[in-house]
Amino acid sequence: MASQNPIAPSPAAGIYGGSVFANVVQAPEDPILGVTVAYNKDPSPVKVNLGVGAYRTEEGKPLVLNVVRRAEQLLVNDPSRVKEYLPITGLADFNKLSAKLIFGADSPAIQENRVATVQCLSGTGSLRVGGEFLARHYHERTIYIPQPTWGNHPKVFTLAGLSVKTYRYYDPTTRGLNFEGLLADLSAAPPGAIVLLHACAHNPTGVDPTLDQWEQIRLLMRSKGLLPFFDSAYQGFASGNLDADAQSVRMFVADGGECLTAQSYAKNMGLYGERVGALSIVCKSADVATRVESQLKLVIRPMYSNPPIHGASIVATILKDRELYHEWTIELKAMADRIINMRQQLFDALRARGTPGDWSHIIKQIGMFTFTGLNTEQVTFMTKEYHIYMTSDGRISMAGLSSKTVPHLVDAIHAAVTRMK
Ligand code: PGU
Repeated sequence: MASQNPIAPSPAAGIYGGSVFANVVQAPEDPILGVTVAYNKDPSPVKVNLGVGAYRTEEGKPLVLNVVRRAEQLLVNDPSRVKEYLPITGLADFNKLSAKLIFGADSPAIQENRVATVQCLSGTGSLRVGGEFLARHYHERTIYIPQPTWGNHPKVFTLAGLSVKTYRYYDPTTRGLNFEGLLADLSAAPPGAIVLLHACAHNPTGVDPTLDQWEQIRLLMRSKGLLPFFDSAYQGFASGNLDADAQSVRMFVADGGECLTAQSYAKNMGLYGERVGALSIVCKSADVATRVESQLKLVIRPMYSNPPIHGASIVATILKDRELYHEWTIELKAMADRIINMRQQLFDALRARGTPGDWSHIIKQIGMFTFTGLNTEQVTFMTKEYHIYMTSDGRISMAGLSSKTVPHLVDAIHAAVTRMK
């Protein structure tokens, strides 16, 4: 009877000192999300979190957009709403409206039914589903990602089954785009290779190609048959204008060629924890798009079956109502403007303080982040002595800064650059 005792130790337990998992090693914290873990543990009243790219108000508080609250109220008050499973591809309205948002209402690709859109788990989930689809169905398994890029990109695509290589993107000496290096590396890529492009507000550098440079990138990529995979995590957050921030993507769709786009509503609608995003694959014909969608379902079904309903319903409610949409664009512009204002305040304060260095990149860079040029040693010093939390590559989230915390950050930067070169 003893062998049937359900709580008897497993045969392997003794070997591993009591646990069958005793040989599992402690993993390091995530380079970005781990910054918040460290910040939360710090009891200092002056601590500032400039690590994660998450918008904060002037008071340093997370922001739920008013338009999101209104949409949620409408949803709660609608008794016809149920909690049934969504289809594998997600909420149909949400998918249509998301494609319109990124490609433009008058996009021929949409009108010709050449776009397969599936609701996914925010930007990350959209990238992962797109990566897995490509690994199964596309002939070239190499994806080129910019150097540097968002730290999760190489992990997402490697685990999806793609082979990851980099192309030159950022020039630390000019703190701008290494356009020659970018063109040279994409020219040398094998025909058909996949190329990950940040649609706008490049993370972590804040450096975007000009429209003229985008056009040259497009011509080169199309001439070599390179497949564009856009990561659009910041539409509306860069310039404050949703259409302006989608221009890079729209240039590639306007030429009739194929591409993938991963969209996130984490930043531009402040829906971080709702995990709402979309993957769109623009195809040559409606027939191909239908077959592509059928295969996307086979990727999604064994992964998480179907996506959550709440966040996508909020987005669809806002995008389909003229008045709510308008209110959203105003709130979005206010967030983008506050970030631009913080750039100016930080730049002015460093200049007024006489901090050595040319800090003009702070006002030239675009989007949520400033790539300060501070090195790992200086970052460690600022965290230890000033309780300023940021990623070790010197990236700061401008959205985490406020007029009240600028002087403290300037003290920290000044001390870091004058004491450690
Ligand atoms: N793509 C880029 C370029 C991003 O910066 C982020 C988020 C994502 C995709 C994924 O966003 P979702 O939340 O999945 O929609 N990057 C932020 C947020 C923290 C993180 O690393 O996930 C950042 O601080 O870089």
